Amino acid sequence: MKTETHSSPSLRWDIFCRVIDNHGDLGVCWRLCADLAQRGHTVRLWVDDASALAWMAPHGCAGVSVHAWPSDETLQALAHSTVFAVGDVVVEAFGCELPEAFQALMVRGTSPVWINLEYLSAEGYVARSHGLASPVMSGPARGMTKWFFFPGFTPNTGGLLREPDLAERHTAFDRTTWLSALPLDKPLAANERLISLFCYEPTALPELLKQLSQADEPTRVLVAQGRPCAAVAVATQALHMPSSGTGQLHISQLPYFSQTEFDHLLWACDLNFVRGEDSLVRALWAGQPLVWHIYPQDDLAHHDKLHAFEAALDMPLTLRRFHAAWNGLEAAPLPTLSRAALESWCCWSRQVQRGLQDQTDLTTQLLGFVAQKR
Ligand code: TRH
Repeated sequence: MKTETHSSPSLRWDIFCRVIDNHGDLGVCWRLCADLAQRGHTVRLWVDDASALAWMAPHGCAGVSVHAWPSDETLQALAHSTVFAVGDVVVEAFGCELPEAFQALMVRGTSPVWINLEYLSAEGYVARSHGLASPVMSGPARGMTKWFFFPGFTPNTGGLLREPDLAERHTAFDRTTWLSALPLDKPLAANERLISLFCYEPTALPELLKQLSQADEPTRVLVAQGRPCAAVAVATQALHMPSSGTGQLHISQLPYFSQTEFDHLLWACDLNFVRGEDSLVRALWAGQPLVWHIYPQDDLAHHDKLHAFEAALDMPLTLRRFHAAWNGLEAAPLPTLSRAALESWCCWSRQVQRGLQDQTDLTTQLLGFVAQKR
């Protein structure tokens, strides 16, 4: 398993993030900041809405300082400061566009390496575009170069975020103890199948809940805070089902977890429904069966993105069918979550986990890339 840390010197990083919606932009940026800090780097995270960090990272992280997106006044003050220096590396996450006055500061000092960190996809353009230069043609940073850095699932991309100690922590994880400390409305029974639910508003959600309530074995659905809880409330109402479930199904709401505890949830469950970007990656590292609710786009570009992911990781047909129904790509009924299906999905996820662990993680690759460009 490749878990090497890059033996690069300690660098100073400025990472910029704008929260568009949901939690993925900040979630990915925070994981990157914490991973860099854990490897000895110093990070300033500039973010326009840091509120979710209160639950995502309640204890912060040594080596990472969080700053409001710089206003014009702040930038003016920085320009006149005798102590402020732009970092060795500036990361513009997800095309968030650096303020022009900050670009001017970048030109003034020893030019930093400027990285444009992109969204994760398994589509072909990722390997083609990863590492390409984007010359800056206008504005105060005219003449500088931005570098495209694309996360991905294959060795010819920027890889996936994976902290050097992740596998070790996972191995040491005590599932029984962790589950017994969960603040649930009803204690878990030993024979309950555990499903975590982190999604948007899938049209197949009522079908899933109905199916689970009529299944042969008891299931506990652990519902993540926010949109998933709201979606489950709407679905149970539509089904005239009590909000805590019925029959073989019991529904429990979860509190907002820190990212570390969210990982534990994924390690503890028999099946994880995840969404967006960061939770998908964390579910892959969990090595448990997963179902991905992909971030829906108006132009339906997410259909190709989902199919590329399925193909890149050679997803079994039964799981592809489930994804098609869960993501509303097909009107077909939601396939049954049988024991046999879950077992075969489990074999697949373990295999995928091992294969991805053999690739170099994103932060190690980014450090290597930055070392080449400095
Ligand atoms: O919140 P998301 O749907 O984010 C999405 C995607 O990133 C999408 O690509 C992007 O375009 C859109 O945002 C703007 O799903 P994601 O990416 O899984 O991010 C959720 C984050 O929240 C992840 O870092 C895990 C974290 N989390 C916790 O830390 N604790 C929790 O209790 C929960 C539910 C989530």
